[in-house]
Amino acid sequence: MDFESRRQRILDKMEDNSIAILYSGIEHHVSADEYDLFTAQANRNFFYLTGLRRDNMVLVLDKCVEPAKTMLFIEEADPTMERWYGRKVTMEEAEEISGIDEIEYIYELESTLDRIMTREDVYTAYFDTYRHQKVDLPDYNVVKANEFRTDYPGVAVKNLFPLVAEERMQKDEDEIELTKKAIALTKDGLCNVMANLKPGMKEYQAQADFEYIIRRGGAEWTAFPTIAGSGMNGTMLHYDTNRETMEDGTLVLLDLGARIDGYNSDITRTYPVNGRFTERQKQVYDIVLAANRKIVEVAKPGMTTKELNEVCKDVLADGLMKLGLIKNSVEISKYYMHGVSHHLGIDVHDVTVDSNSRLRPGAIISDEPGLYIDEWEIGIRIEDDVLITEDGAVCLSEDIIRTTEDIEAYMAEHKKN
Ligand SMILES: [Mn+2]
Repeated sequence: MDFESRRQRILDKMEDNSIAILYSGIEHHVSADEYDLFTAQANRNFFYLTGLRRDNMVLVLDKCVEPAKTMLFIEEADPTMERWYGRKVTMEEAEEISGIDEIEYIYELESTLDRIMTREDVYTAYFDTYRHQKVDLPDYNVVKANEFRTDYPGVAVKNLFPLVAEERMQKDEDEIELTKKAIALTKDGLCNVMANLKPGMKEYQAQADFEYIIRRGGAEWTAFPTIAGSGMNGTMLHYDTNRETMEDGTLVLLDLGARIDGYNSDITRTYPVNGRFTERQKQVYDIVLAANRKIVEVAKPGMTTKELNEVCKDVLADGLMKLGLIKNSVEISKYYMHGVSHHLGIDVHDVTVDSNSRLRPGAIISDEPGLYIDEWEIGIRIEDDVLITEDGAVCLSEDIIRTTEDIEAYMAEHKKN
């Protein structure tokens, strides 16, 4: 991966006489001596700019000097700590992965910043000050930004997040390849779910059929908690308790994905638990499928995801009016209440900034129409991952089967028990 070009593009966007200080983060404490797995927690912008996902690392970009300088600070290996907690990244490995040749141990960070702040004309310091919700505990980078603000009240603190997010919204070849790998593993997992699915199984067993295959195939882990919702549970958008029995005659909605080397897939398929769709299920399914196909057909550079959602709503509303479930198109919000697309990358709901809201080639977005009809106990979503190209869009998950005929045929042919 070309991390150096990525860092250069960020340096180009930074104001003159500015520095950027980006922390990989620290492990999140859970309870007693338990900490969350760090690879999933590392600051994703730090990962995007360095390829590293270890705690206690800091990237410093210094645009106060000519030419601009890039420095990386890492933890020094301590044999006793390594005995308990595993190996740290060495300077050589960090250089090899990130392409940064100026690497110091983290205890040098303070004196290096002291020197920069004393000797150079620093007007602006960039930190990743993204906050998802005010109620959340502050991110480590936000804590550090506040410390800096107190230490240097005369220096403007600005947000690095939008500068990086704007770049992350277009994927390069390496990123597209990793996403395809994650999708291929997801396909294998879904095939295993279909082969084993039968009435009376628990939702978590379908989940296990998926997760075993992707992990066996080399996935780092799931992209997000697997959703396996049967019957009414399929109508709950973020249902992930997965503990109910899957009854004969119902559908199971599986929203899931594999993560590999930090890159995610995000796929949804809805299968009949007993291998056959009922006529009514098929009618609703085909409306969702038509919307799914329409999105990949019309998506192209220059459009916004909001515009795509309008296209989606039109198709879904047309279908439900034909079924007599609604009388006019505005009523569609009763049965479809989310958006059809989000960006996908090293975050499953990948970062977006308003300045880049029109799709550009290289964007990977989801295509996920759904219908949630409580009165019929039908929840159906069909989600694919779509790459925006120069003149349109390509469905990266095209060969994960999705028609009712193909699903029924696959389940009949591969049934394991
Ligand atoms: Mn999605």
